[in-house]
Amino acid sequence: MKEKFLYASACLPLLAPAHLLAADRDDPSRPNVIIICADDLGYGDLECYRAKNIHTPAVNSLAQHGIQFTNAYAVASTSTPSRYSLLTGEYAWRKPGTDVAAGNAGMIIDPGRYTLADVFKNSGYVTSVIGKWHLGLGSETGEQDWNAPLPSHPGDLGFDYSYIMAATADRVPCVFIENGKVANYDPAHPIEVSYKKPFAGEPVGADHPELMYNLQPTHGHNQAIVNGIGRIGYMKGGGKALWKDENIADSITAHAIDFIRQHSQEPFFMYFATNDVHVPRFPHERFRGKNVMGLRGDAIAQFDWSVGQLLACLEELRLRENTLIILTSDNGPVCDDGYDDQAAERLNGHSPTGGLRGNKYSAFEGGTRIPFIVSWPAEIRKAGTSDALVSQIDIMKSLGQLVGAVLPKGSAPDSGDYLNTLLGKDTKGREWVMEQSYNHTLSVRTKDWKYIEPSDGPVGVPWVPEIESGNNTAPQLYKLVDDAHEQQNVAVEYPEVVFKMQDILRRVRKGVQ
Ligand code: NG6
Ligand code: CA
Repeated sequence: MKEKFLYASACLPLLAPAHLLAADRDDPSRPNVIIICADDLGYGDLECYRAKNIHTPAVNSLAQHGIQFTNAYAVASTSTPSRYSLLTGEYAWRKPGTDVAAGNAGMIIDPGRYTLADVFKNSGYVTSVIGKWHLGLGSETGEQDWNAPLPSHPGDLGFDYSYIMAATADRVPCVFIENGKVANYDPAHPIEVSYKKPFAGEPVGADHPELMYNLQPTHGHNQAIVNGIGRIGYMKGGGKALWKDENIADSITAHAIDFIRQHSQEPFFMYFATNDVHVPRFPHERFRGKNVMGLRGDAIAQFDWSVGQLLACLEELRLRENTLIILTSDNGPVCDDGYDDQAAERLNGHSPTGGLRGNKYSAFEGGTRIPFIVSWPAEIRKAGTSDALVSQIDIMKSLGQLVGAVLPKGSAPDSGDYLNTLLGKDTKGREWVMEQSYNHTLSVRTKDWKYIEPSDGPVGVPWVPEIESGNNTAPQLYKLVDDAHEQQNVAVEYPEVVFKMQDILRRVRKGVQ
C-alpha cells in the first residue's frame, strides 16, 4: 500500500502538469485563438461571400462551423493603420506615423503599450505572429542593422515567437525575420537597405526592365529587383536568406503548423497574417495558371490552401473543437496595385468588393468592409450569418473578456467588449463603426446610414486615379439601407442625420466612447 502511494506521489510532478494542461485544452475559458488576417482580400472574394470563379472550401468550412458577418470592418483601408488598431485597440488616426510603413520603419507600436499579444501572454498563453508584420522594427527608421539582432521586434510587444516579413512583399528587405534576426542569414551576403538611394553596382528595375522577368510593374515597384520582381526601396545582399515569392505561403504556413505542433499541449494565440492576396501576386506553381481570373484568383486559392493546412493540423491534433478562429482581412481589395498581373482585365464577372463602391484606400465601403468569420466549434454550435455591426477595433477587449484578462488602465482605449456579438449570441453589435481612408478621411457607419466627412483630398487615389478615394469637399450621407452602393448623397435632405453622425465623430475624436 505504502509502496503504491509512494509510486503515485513520485509520479505526481510528472503527471499533474500534463493533466492540468489537458484540462486547459478543453476549458472553454481558455480556447486556442488564431486570427487569420488576409491581405487586401475583399468583401466579395470568398466563395461563402458569393465570389465568382473561385472555390474556397477551407474558408467555407470555417463559415459552416461559425458565424459569418456581413457588416464587419477593418479600422482603416490600408494595412499599417488597420493592423495597428487591431493589435492595440486604439484608432490609428490618433497616433501620428501609422500610415503605410516602409520596410525600414522603426517600431510603430511603442513597446510600452499593452497589445493584443500581451492580453494572451499575461493570461498564460504562448503567443506568436507569423507572416506580414508591416508595423516597423528596431528603434529608428532607417537605422536598422539587418546583419545583427534587431533591438526591438514583436518579442517586445508580447509575442513569444515571430516569423515575419518586415513590411510587404513589394517592399525591401525581402527576407523573413525570426525572433528579431534575419532567418537563414547568409554571412557571405550582408544586407543593406535604403529607401533613399540605390546601391552602387546593384541593378534597379527602372533601368533594367529585362531583369523583372517574373512580373512587370505598372506603377512604382521599379527599385530593387529580387526574384525577377521590382520592389519599393533599395536593397543589397541577402543571398540565401532572400525569399522566393512563390514560396512565401508555404513558408509561413509551415512555420504556423510547427508552432501549433510545438504548443499543442498549452493554450496558444497565433496572429497568422498572410501575404496573399497582396501584390506582387506570384503564388506557387501548383496554384499559378489555374484560375480563370489569373494570378489574383490563384492567390486567393493559395490563401484558402493555407487556411486548409491549419485546419487539418488542428483536426489531426484534436484541437479544432476548442480553437477559436477569426478569419478576416486588413482592408478592402484592389486589382492593379502596381504590377501587371491582369487582375482587373481577368475578373470575368467577379467583383472583389462584392459590389460595394470603392476599393482599398477608399472612404467608401469597399475600402474597409471585409470578410469576417468567427468559428469555435466547442462554443458556437449553430452556424449562421450575422448582420451585426462589428469592427476589428473591438477584438482586443472582446478576446480579453474571453480569457478573463484584466487590461491595464488606458490600454485599448477605443476597443469595446463585443464578445457576445462575435460568438453570435448577440445580434445587435455596435451602434456605429468608424472607418479611416488612406488620407485619414473619417466615416461613420450606423445600421442604416453612412456618413463621410468632407475632405479636400483628391477624388482619385493619387497613384491609382481610377480608384475613387471617396473624398468630397461636401459632407456625404448615404442611406445604406436603401442605397448599399453609396450612389445618392442625401446629406442635404437629412440634416438631422448628418448632425447626429458628426456628433459621433466629434465625441470619438475627443476620446468619448
Ligand atoms: C502603396 C503601393 C502599393 C501597396 C500599398 C500598401 C505604390 C505605387 N503603391 O504605396 O503597391 O504596397 O502601398 O498596401 O507604391 S498595404 O495593403 O500594405 O497597405
Ligand atoms: Ca492590405
